[in-house]
Amino acid sequence: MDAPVPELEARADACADALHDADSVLLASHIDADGLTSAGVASTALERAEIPHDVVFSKQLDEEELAGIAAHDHDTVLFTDFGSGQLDIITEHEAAGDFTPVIADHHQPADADTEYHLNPLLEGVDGGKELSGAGASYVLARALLGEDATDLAALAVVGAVGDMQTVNGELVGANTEIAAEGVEAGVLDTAKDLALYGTQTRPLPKLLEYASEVYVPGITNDEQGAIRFLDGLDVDLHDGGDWRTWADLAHDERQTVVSALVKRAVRNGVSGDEVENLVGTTYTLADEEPGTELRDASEFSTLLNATARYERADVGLAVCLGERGDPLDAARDLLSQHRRNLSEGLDWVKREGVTVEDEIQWFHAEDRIRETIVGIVAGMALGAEETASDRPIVGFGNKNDEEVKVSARATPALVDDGVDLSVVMREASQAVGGDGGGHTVAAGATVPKGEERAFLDTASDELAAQRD
Ligand SMILES: [Mn+2]
Repeated sequence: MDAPVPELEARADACADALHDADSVLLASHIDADGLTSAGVASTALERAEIPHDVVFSKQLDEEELAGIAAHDHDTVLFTDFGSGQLDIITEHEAAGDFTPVIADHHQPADADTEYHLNPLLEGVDGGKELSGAGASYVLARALLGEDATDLAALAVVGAVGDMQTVNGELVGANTEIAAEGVEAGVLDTAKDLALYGTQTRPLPKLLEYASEVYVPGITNDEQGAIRFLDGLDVDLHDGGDWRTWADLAHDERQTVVSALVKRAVRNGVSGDEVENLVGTTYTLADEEPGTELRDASEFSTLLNATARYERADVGLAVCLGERGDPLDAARDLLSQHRRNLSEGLDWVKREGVTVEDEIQWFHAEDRIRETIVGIVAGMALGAEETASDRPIVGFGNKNDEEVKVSARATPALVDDGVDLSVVMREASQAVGGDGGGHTVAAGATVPKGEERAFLDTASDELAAQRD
């Protein structure tokens, strides 16, 4: 069997040899859906290769975290989904004889390098869209185990989907090679299907009502509208008194719903591009029970993100390692608590309102919304009727006694108009002694408490310039 990503074969083999030579390995991984699946893939591979190891997680691999890692009693440290960007510090530990680093990452490398370094960017493979941390870990697992690792492709796909690597609704490049190995191994099914979130777990009206991917007037955000639409179709969508889920529907029933939905969207003025987004490639984990979050790559990654967001990487990893029962229940509880927190946060913003200025609208949640979810709440608020959508929204939340977390969200239309929030957040935060960055539509920063007004003034100037 050929290597899944031939460009990376030599690097993967070298990393695998280093791991085989280790007495024991400390596996250190990032805390998010991609980092958790990376650890799931790598830990399973080490286990099967009979290489003793422990697992630790970190949100941010800084000097302090690395000093803690170096203090462990392992001769080799395997970094997954981070490590490349911290090679300047990691190589200092290596030079000091603290440990031998092995890295499986897909982020931009720092200005230093090491012998066992597996990263798609070093071989001209796009680390943003073609290979995730979990994908790099999978490439390593295949080098360690050969064909005995192909069942791990399903988890690698969950990581890629969780890292938002899909392009126009499907995985591309090296990711498709990994998905193909999963299909071959019988652990993954791919299909062209409805691309809305919640096909496994949401009753049909909720699936349509809550769909944020495409806005269909009269259905999206409209409970009664969604029910009327479904009731008007020539398909029985009930199971006794309950609504069925998308996963319950037969192929021809799905066809009926999709074509009616497309027709309705077109009739209600949804653009052709957006209508196309209703259908995409879905990735189904064939060994997982139908109707559970774990069955669908997108729902699986959302579940993992919930564990990561509340710093329960132990729960997320257990689920990735195949444990069910308690860890799965705990993960589900975290996800429902997360959803409650979001809806309470959104209610608070709607109740209190936002301050609307010329270029920007903003709210300050102080301690009422966790700083880790202020950005999501800001994004939800931007789509709500209570706020304008013609200017970006900024949400502040207290990080600690000295610092405030700032999250900004824009709409695709604003980005088309020239808005780049990554630049706005970086410039405005640095102007007041903080730092920030991110993406054009979504970015964040941390600023000293008390500098909010000055931050908003600089951000407004920058936005005015961008839209000029
Ligand atoms: Mn990642």
